[in-house]
Amino acid sequence: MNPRESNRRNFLKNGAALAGLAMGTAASALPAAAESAPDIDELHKYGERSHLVKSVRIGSINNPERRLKDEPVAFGLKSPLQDQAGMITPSSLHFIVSHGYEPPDIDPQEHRFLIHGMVDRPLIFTVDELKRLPSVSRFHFIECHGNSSPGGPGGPERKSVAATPQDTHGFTSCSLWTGVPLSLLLKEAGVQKGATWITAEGSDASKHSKSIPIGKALDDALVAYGMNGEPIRPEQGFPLRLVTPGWQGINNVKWLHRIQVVDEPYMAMMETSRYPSVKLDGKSRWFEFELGPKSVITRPSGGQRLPAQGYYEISGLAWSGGGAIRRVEISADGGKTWKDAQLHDPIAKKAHTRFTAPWNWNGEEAVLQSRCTDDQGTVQPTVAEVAKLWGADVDYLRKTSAIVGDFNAIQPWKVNRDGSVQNAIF
Ligand SMILES: Nc1nc2c(c(=O)[nH]1)N[C@H]1C(S)=C(S)[C@@H](COP(=O)(O)O)O[C@H]1N2
Ligand SMILES: [Mo]
Repeated sequence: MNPRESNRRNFLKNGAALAGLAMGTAASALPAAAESAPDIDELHKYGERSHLVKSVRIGSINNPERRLKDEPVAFGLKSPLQDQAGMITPSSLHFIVSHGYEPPDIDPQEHRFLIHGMVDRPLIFTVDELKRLPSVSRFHFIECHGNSSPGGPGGPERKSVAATPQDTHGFTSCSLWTGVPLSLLLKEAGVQKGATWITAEGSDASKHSKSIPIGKALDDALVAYGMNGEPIRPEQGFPLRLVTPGWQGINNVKWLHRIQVVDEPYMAMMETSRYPSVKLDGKSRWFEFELGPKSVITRPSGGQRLPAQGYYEISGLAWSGGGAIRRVEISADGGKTWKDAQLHDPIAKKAHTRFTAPWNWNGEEAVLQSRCTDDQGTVQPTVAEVAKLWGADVDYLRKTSAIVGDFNAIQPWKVNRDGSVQNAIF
C-alpha cells in the first residue's frame, strides 16, 4: 500500500472512531480525535480535485465490439470537453489512444533514447541527459485524426442525438509540453545527405512506429518529457514522447525509445493497414499529416439543458494543425448569420484556443454553430464541403461505419423549446 492510501485508511478509521465517541458528549470526543489525528500533510502532498467533481474520461477499454479490425487490444478514452475551463486539458483527463492496452511501466533511470540510422554520430540519451539540453515549453493539442468522424470506433455515440462534446470531439486534448527540439538532437547526431524520413518507435507492447518526413523532424517536433508542469503521465508516454505539433495523433509516438533516420517511409503497421482512410473508390490515402481547422461549442452543448430564457455565454474550443486560430464565428440561427466570438489568451500555434460569445436565448428553437479560421486563412468547412473532398455526398458520411479521417466539419447543437440541447449531427 502506498503511503497516501494508508493515510486515507487511517483517516477513515479515525473518522469511524470519532463517530463512535460522538455518541457520548461532544466535549469528551474532541481530545481523543486530536490524539489520533491523521497526517494531514501526507494527505495533501499530491493534490486531488474535490470529491464532488465527477467528470471523467469515457470510452472503450478493450471492448471487443469496439476494437478496430484485427486489433488484439484497443484502449480509447475520450476527454470530457464540455466540463473543461480554459484551453488546457487537465493531464488526468487527457484523451487516450493506445494500441498496446496498458501503458508500459518504464523506470526513467533505466530508459534510453536512441538516434541512429543515416547519421554521422549515433546517440544514446538518458532522460536526465535530455534534461540538461536547451528546452522549450509550448502549448500544443494532440488529436487523433479519427476524432469526430461520423464512422469508425467512436461512430455510434458520435451520431446519437444525445451525444455530448465528449462523444463527438473527445479525442483531442491540449497541454503545455516541455522538452528538447528534435532538430537540436538531429543536428548533434549529424543527419547524412539523402536522409528524407525518420521512423519513431515506442517501447509499448505493440512497438508503435511512425514514419515522419525529415522536414517536420527538423521543424517544430519535440522530444517531450514534461506535460503541464510535471513529468508526462504514463498514459501519455512517460517518460518521453514525440510531439509533432498539428499533425495527426498517430505521429506523436509515446514511450519514445528510438528514432531512426532513413531515406523512405517504413510502412509500419499503423500507418499502412490501420489508420489510412479508405475513400469511396476503395483507395487508401496514406501519409496524410496536418490536421485542418476545427472547432466545437462546449457550452451550451449536447446533453445539457438551459434552465430558463435569458443570457448565456457560448463557449468552446478551436484549433488547427495549420497554425494559430485567427477567428471564430458563431451562428445561433442555423448558419444564416454569423458573429465574431472573442478569442481568449493564450492564442498559441497548433493549440486549443478558448472562444466565447454572449447570447440571449429567447426560448425559441435555435441551432448553435461555430466556424474557425486559422492564420493561414483556412476556414473550417461545412459538412457538404467535407463530403465533396471525400468524393461523396452528405448522406454517405451520415451512414458510413468507416473512419472518415480528418473530419473537421462544423458541429451544430440544437436548442429545443424546453431548453434541452441535442446533437443536430449534420
Ligand atoms: N507508442 C505509442 N504511441 C502512440 C500510440 C500508441 O498506441 N503507442 N497511439 C497513437 C495515436 S493513434 C494517438 S491518437 C496518440 C494519442 O495520444 P494520447 O494517448 O496521449 O492522447 O498517440 C499516438 N502515439
Ligand atoms: Mo489516433
